[in-house]
Amino acid sequence: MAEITDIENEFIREEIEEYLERPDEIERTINTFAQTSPAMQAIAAALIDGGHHTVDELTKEALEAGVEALEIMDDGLISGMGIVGIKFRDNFIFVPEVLACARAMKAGMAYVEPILSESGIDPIGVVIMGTVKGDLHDIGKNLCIMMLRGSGFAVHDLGVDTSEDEFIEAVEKYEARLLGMSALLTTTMPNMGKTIEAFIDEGLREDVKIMVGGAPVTQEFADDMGADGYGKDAVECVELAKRLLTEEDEEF
Ligand code: B12
Repeated sequence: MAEITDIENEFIREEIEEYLERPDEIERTINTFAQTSPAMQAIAAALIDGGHHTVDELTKEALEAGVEALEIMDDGLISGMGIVGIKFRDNFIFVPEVLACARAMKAGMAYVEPILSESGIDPIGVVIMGTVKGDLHDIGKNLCIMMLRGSGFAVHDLGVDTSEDEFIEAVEKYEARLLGMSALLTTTMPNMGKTIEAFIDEGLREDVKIMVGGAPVTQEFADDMGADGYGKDAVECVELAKRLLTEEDEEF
């Protein structure tokens, strides 16, 4: 097992010491960063700090120096976002800070994404994401999308106020095996259940795994409406998407 002193970047070391509380997460994060180069640690640190100009510059420099796009995405951007996700979940940072980090991630992904799609690295799965009908909240959904994309999923974003028909059309059009719905209002939460019923009516329910989330949604609510999974944050959304995809593979 790696030690925290194996991480060269002082900012990252301080972040781990100050904000990470769960032993398993501390161990995992130290192991991750101990294996990354100082240049990747600097990108992660800039991202955690919400510095989109710095991430932009450092990503460009790293690519020019010959670092692989995949290494930048995994070791720089995603590993940084991992710490952001934990800090957000544990209420050390809030929406404005997360949006700044999201902007910084986007600045790096702007260089990395085209290279990765060019090099033909296949996405690990296709996900349709949208906020349900009547609901205009999209900050949480967008964070989930960013984390999903950062983890190798191809995501089609249907935006907000998405009708049952729009979800169905998109799943068919993109042959997606995963659908994610977001709702932030107690009045729009039932539209998740209605969408699931619409998939049943169309005879398409078996073709797609459905995950749900959003502040008022609970595991119990997800079970009641017949969803395949519930995730409470963007980190769980990615874990859930990976798990559902594995379950799908096993069913086939
Ligand atoms: C920002 C905000 C707005 C913004 C939305 C801007 C935008 N572009 O999204 C604006 C100002 C537009 C807005 C409008 C309204 N809002 Co508002 N809004 C909020 C607020 C303050 C924050 C929501 C947010 O972004 N949270 C941060 C994100 C990161 O968290 P999140 O969305 O929960 O997402 C995380 C998880 O839930 C999960 N997740 C989310 N989606 C998914 C999907 C999947 C598949 C998975 C696995 C996980 C997952 O991962 C995310 C990342 O960690 C909340 C208060 C709150 N505490 O939630 C009220 C709140 C949701 N709003 C509320 C209300 C009442 C309204 C309005 C009706 C107000 C009005 N009278 O007009 C309107 C409704 C508009 C509409 N039709 O949708 C109420 C809802 C009450 C209720 N019980 O239903 C809340 C709770 C405020 C309150 N306490 O009264 N709102």
